[in-house]
Order: sequence, then structure tokens, then C-alpha cells
Amino acid sequence: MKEQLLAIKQTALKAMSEAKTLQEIEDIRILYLSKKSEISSLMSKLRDLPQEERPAFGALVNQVKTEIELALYEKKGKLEEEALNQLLATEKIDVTLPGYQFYQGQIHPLNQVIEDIEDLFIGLGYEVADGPELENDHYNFEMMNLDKDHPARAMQDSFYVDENTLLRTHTSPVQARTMLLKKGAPLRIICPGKVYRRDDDDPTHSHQFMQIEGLVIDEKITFAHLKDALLTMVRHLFGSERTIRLRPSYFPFTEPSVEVDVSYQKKDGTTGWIEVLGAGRVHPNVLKMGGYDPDHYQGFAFGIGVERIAILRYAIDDIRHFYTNDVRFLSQFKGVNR
Ligand code: FA5
Repeated sequence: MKEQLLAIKQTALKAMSEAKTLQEIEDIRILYLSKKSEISSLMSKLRDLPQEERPAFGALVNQVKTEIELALYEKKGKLEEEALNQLLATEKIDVTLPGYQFYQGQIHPLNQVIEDIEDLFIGLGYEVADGPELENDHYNFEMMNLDKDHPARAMQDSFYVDENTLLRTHTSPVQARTMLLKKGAPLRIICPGKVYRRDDDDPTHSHQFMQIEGLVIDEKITFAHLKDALLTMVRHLFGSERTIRLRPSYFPFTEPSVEVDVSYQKKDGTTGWIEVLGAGRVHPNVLKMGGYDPDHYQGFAFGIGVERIAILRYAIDDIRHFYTNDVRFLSQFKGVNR
């Protein structure tokens, strides 16, 4: 039986050295190491041997099995490595092939304008405030000195969710919210955000647009402070040669009020004006409702139309380009500010 065992080992090792594929190795494993192999059947014949020879034969069977196992794993490893090398050789990457051109986006022109204006005002000591787009009638109108039956409400008709909840018509409600938050302390804020109106869309009007609200409350604030802030902004945005025009206007939340136009050169060479913002001194009623004593504190406020600034800055002929998301339009504003 011992000779038979050693003969099996020799045949197994020879078959292994001649094996060329992983499948052949697997066949050898089944033939020599599985439960139905010749070696296993020799093991079952152990009880035919005299008692004293059984331990030595058992040990020999195990040793032969281990030797075959080791040789098998070594050969398997070699064949696997060869197979991998072959695969690597056939799947070589051609690093000279041109790469894919990934489309790189950029900041939307309206956000570029907002960031630019934010940078300027932060540098002047203003904080950036925020407020909800879905607003209560109370903040959007009443705290802005427009009670329920005020005729000026008609100019800002909006999209109502229910009787008291609407998509805000301007960023001015953030004035009221911030005043209440600051509890009577001096403040200086700007607030960019989306606003909504039931306006008919045309080249300079959209039913959804962006505003930047500005509000300053402190002691001894005059109209000259407002004019200085607006001139600083216009010069920052358009250069020192641009002029502004202040037209008397009416807002229930400011007194006196103005509308501010910026000059631009028309195609025929003449000077045109485009209205970019409304502004004024904060109305005493608004101060009172916000928790400020109008005999002690004054303020100025403004609401800039972001699209109008962008129209002037980039010479855009139609506000709707900003919202139709045509990549050919948007990709022209790559890093304009940067
Ligand atoms: C207001 O919305 C006031 N809340 C502004 C204000 C704030 C005045 C603080 C005083 C103090 P007005 O409706 O004029 O005002 O809008 C302000 C700016 O938003 C306009 O000057 C214009 O630039 C822009 N704007 C108004 N309506 C539209 C529209 N439909 N589409 C695009 N821009 C618009």
C-alpha cells in the first residue's frame, strides 16, 4: 500500500508539472485530493493493516496529501500569474489617446452680480441677511406700512398660497424681520433673493426676478448717506464715467422716496436711462413697527433689481435670456468677475 501511495504521488506531481491550464489543475485536485480520490480510498483501507502499522501509514497518507496540496497551490499561483500577465499585455492602456472634454460650468451671471455687490457692501461693514420666499402678508405689506386696503398693494400683485401667505413681492420684508431681530440696535444689512410678481414678461420685466435689499439704521442718518452708498455701488459696478439719475417717487415704506436710473449708451449713440432700484429714507411708521424710536434713529433703504444691473453690465437685450438656460448664452459669462 505504501508503494501504491508513493506511485500515486509521483503521477500526481508529474501531471501537475505538465498542466497548462487552471482547469487541468482543478481536475488534478478532484482526482487526487477529493473524498472520492484514490488516496482517500487507501485511507479507508487502513483498518486492513496490522494495528502497529496503522499510525505510520496514516501519517504517510497525510504527508503525501500535503505535498500534493502544496505543489498544486504553487502551480495554480504560477498559472494565475501567467494568465494575469497575458491579460495585462493585451489590455495595455494607450496613454496617448486624447481624453474626454468635460463641460465645465460657471457661476450664473445673476449670481456673479450678487456676489460682486455682496463683496462691496461687506467691505463697507454691512451684514448679509436672509428671509423666506414664501412670506406672510404681515411682513411683506403691513410691516412695510401697506395695510390691507392700501392702494399701492395693486402695484405688487403676487401669487397667493392662501389669504395671508404669498410669494414675496420684494425683499423689503427682510427689513422688518431684521429690525425685530436686532431689537432696536443700529444695523446695516443687505439681503439678496428671489421675488415674484404678477407682471407681464417683456424685455425688462419678469414675473420672477432678483432683488438686493439694503437697510441702514443709525443715529443722524441723512439722505446724503443714501446717495453716497448708491453712487459708490454704481461706480463700483460700472466705472466712474456712469451717472445716476434720482427721480422722486413713492413707496409707502420710505419718505422721501426715489427711483434711481443708470445711464447707458443706446445703439444710435444717444444716452438712455434704465431704472435699477428704488430707495428712500425709512418711513417713521416702519421704524416704529420694527421697534425703533424715529425721534432717535433714522434710516435709509434701497431695493436693487439684479437683472437690471446685469442687463446694463453685460449689454443684454432681453431679461428672459437669464431664465431660459441656454448654455450658449450662459457660457459667455465665464469668470467675468474673477
Ligand atoms: C420695490 O420693490 C421696493 N421694495 C424697493 C425699495 C426698497 C424702495 C427699499 C425703497 C426702499 P420696485 O417695485 O420699484 O420697488 O422694484 C425695485 C427694482 O426691482 C426696480 O427698480 C427694478 O430694477 C426691479 N424690478 C421691478 N419689477 C421688476 C420686474 N417685473 N422684472 C425685473 N425687475 C423688476
